[in-house]
Amino acid sequence: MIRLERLSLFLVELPLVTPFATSFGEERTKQALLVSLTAEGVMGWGECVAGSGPWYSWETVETARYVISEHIRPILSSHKTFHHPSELPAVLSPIRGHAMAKAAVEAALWDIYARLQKKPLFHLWGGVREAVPAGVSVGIQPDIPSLLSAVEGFLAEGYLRIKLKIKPGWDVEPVRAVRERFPEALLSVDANAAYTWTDLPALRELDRCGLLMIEQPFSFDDLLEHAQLSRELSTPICLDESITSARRAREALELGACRIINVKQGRVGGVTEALAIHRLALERHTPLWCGGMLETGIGRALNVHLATLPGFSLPHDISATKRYFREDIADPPFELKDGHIPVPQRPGLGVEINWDRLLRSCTWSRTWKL
Ligand code: OSB
Ligand code: MG
Repeated sequence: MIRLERLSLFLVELPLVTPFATSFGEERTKQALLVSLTAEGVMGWGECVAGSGPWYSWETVETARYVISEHIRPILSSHKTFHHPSELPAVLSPIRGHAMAKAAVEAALWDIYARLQKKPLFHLWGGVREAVPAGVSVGIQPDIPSLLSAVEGFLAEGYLRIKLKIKPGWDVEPVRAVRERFPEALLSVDANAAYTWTDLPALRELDRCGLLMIEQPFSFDDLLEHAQLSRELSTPICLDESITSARRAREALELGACRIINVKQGRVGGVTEALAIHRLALERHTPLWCGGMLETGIGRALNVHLATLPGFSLPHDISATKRYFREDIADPPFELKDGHIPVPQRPGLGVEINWDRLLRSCTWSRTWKL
């Protein structure tokens, strides 16, 4: 049994090695809210994947800080004992939404649970891989030569799949240029919800570029129009933003809105919900892969463990630490070996906080006794 004793929040800011531009904006620094829970003499960590502004999702580090401090904390104070982390979603169910805030707390509880069992997380979930295939998500570049040289560099490092961020006006031309220069590369695109039916001609051109998938072309909460678009294109549609729960995943598959699902445990409200999507995907023979949110080593470790499950069959948005940060707040850094990221084998997340760097990059923190 786990009896929770303390909750801490840390807001950190890390410079990105290169600015990351998407259809919804450009980020130069990564702001992350880290959660730690203490129980039975063990500290567990979770990272909230909410961004600094409400662009990918309406959640932000500030909404998550508020919801965890003012709403999740009091619930945990009156419900401090858990036999298993999968009990947490029901305990937090009085809070509607705020998936990313809840997921970060659940992640910390999983880390504690696995550390107490002295097992790496992936052993608890039935993970079957010792290393996970790594893809890389390439932001919108200032021009095509910069894009080609970025892609060339990542292919040379061994990344197994290149995902190009697109938006109207930065799509057919850059994607064709990459396809022509690297005819054999496994390529996909991610629109982050920037397209509508008026862009159908561009989407039809992309359909001829030999892409593995087109990720979230239409609105962030849409299923129906993606189902209609799916019938117009031969390239599989993958949904990211639209899949907010296992229920939504079932609806999407019933409607034919996607043939591939990008799983982000934070977006769906935690690991327990992500595992439910994984079960559904296995039943339906729907390929999964693990998305990323430019996480620090804490969030990335969780993604790596999740990506070891049998239904995760496509390369992930899980790249080496140095693709994101010069110095991370967790050790050891993730490195690429033959296009794969080795899975940490130590108990729990299998990475440790570097307190020096955490405190140096920390802009705010608070601890409560539960
Ligand atoms: O849509 O997958 C996305 C980063 C921030 C927000 C949304 C997305 C992304 C990425 C980066 O594509 C993936 C990574 O962490 O490497
Ligand atoms: Mg995406």
